Amino acid sequence: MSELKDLIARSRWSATHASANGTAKVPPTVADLADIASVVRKNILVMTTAVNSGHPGGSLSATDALVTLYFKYLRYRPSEPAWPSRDRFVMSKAHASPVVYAVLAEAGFFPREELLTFRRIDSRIQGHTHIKTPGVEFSGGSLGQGLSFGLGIALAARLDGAAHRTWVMLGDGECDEGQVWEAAMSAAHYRVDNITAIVDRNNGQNDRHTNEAMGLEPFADKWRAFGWEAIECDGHDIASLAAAYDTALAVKGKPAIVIAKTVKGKGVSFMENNMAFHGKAATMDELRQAFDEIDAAMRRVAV
Ligand SMILES: Cc1ncc(C[n+]2csc(CCOP(=O)(O)OP(=O)(O)O)c2C)c(N)n1
Repeated sequence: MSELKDLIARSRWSATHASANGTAKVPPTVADLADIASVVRKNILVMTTAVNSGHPGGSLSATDALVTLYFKYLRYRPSEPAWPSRDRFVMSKAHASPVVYAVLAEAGFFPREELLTFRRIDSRIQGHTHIKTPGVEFSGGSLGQGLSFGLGIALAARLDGAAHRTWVMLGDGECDEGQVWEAAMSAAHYRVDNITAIVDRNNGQNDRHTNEAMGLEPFADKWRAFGWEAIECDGHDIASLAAAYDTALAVKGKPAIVIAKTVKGKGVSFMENNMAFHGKAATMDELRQAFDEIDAAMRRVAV
């Protein structure tokens, strides 16, 4: 455990922007966000290895989309998690909790060291996201519910005349759930444009590829047929993600969805597209190798 504590303590980003809540006077650059994403990836690995469980694969695939969202778009106050005007983020694929906790820790909601309590009895950061964790809006685990939940928040905001926006992240495998499409229909019917969905299109679900379990294509066209604006992007290219979010934010009179094309296990060679790491942690040796790879990738970005 002492090596893991040391790894958590040493993983620091050096982003030049002063504030982590999207209100910074100097907006974060792509390099800043890549830097933060590399720390988040490392901490996903450390926290899952520390407890030898959890879901690294679908956390690593969602990292760039979430870091871009939290450090460039969302408005929040880490010292006041229930600030009424905060934007809401709902992690519908709540098993990918490691990425949520790693991002919330970097955003300042709780100390990074707390990541080492992941999945322990009485910890505030359990295997599936829960509202007792500062910054978490939605208790999940049963797939398919988050878009409906987010739609409720968005409709309530409209009734209240409140300006906050709701973002919901879904898994692509999760979109096999009928409730997702009930929410999709309702959001379009009520012309809800203060919600943005993001699908982590990593082509994996549990132990297999999505096209083996349930064909989803033509996926974007299905959302369009349900009345949504669907925008596809490279979910590991921060500029592509930001452009997609900007396009989604400009859509009026209907809901928008960003389909982020990603790789399960992104950033770690032996985890990439390897369904074995859907719900399995790296060993200590694998963790050391993964750190080397993430550091090497960052050095390449910096050159
Ligand atoms: C209703 C429900 N059915 C089954 C599961 C078990 N389960 C956990 S993760 C998972 C795969 C989800 O795939 P996806 O949404 O694509 O997530 P990702 O691959 O990004 O981790 C399944 C079937 C669940 N959590 N909830």
